[in-house]
Amino acid sequence: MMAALRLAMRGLGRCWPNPAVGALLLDKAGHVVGTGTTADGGRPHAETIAISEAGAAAKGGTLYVSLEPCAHQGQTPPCTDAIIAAGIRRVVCPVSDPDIRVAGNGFQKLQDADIEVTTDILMNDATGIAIGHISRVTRGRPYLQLKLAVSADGFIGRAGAGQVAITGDVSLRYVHRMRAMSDAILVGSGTALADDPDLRCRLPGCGDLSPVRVVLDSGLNLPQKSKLVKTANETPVWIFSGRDFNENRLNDLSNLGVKIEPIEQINGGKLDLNKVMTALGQEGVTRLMVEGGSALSGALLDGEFIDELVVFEGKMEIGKCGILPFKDRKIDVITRSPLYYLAETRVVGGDRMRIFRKRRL
Ligand code: AOF
Ligand code: ZN
Repeated sequence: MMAALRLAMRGLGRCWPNPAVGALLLDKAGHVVGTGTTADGGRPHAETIAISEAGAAAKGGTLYVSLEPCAHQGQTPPCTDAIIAAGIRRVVCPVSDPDIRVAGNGFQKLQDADIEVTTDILMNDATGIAIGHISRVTRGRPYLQLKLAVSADGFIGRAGAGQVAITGDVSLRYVHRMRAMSDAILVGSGTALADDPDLRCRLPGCGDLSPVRVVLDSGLNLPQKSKLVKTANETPVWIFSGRDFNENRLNDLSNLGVKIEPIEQINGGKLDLNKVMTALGQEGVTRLMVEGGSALSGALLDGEFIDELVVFEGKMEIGKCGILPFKDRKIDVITRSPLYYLAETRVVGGDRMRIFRKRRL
């Protein structure tokens, strides 16, 4: 099952709006005869890839799959039909697909065909891999992962100093891997203007795995010369704007390949984050990574949008003029909150990484 989950992980960030699913097929004797990961863009599905690799060897075999096989005629025929037709005897799968067209029907169809279905194995791990899809289907918005780098004294930067290197290059590579596994990445216009970030995945050979880059920019102030706009034709850039802006800016940015979507404003001009999240869900985004800054993180915290915090803790100190992670609040609003639990701790080069997850979606 763990091997099937690993196969699923390969698809994270590449299959949306569909979930990344992994499938491992064993023959009667217990030998691996087929593997599958949902293909880029979401089709074909993982099960059919594994089954066609196995051919006749699938007969009497066992399929380990990370998400309930689909039972519906979508853009591809139902995976349950392929499983039954292949003569597979047993399916092991810990997570039901909340998509209303599937939701238990997949397991039911298999059982009706006398296939043994086992579900109680590695449920937490499998849910974690399907969480973006589960979030989008059940809440209409992506699973939100906030990434922060904090200094030993708890700051994410120094006022007026631009980008400060708080963590080392191993952490940086880890962050780029996180980008590759996300469907979209979000920043506020403050960060976009101050840092001129690129936000693509710059691991060697992995440029194509870059997420869609999303900027919250109510006034449409992102400069035409910014890295984001200049590369919009290679890797998509979406701006969520207000409704009040200079039409020329809209035309200029659209002509350069930027997609602009106006969003309702509340509280004196702030974009309604609820509407932003819903719009992202409608676009098919299942896993959203957020990379700053402090104002956006604070607003996301207030709106209870943060599903997961990934914090890289460096050894350097910022000292005077430090910027706090959540506007005027320290990291402990999450690390000590009863709403979150510490899910993982890891040494990453000279830094420490910790993941805090919300107990409930
Ligand atoms: C599977 N295996 O690998 C994936 C599944 O439009 P379609 O036909 O591609 O169906 C999309 C739905 O199929 C999607 O909403 C989700 O419920 C499921 N995804 N199912 O059996 C897979 N990616
Ligand atoms: Zn399917």
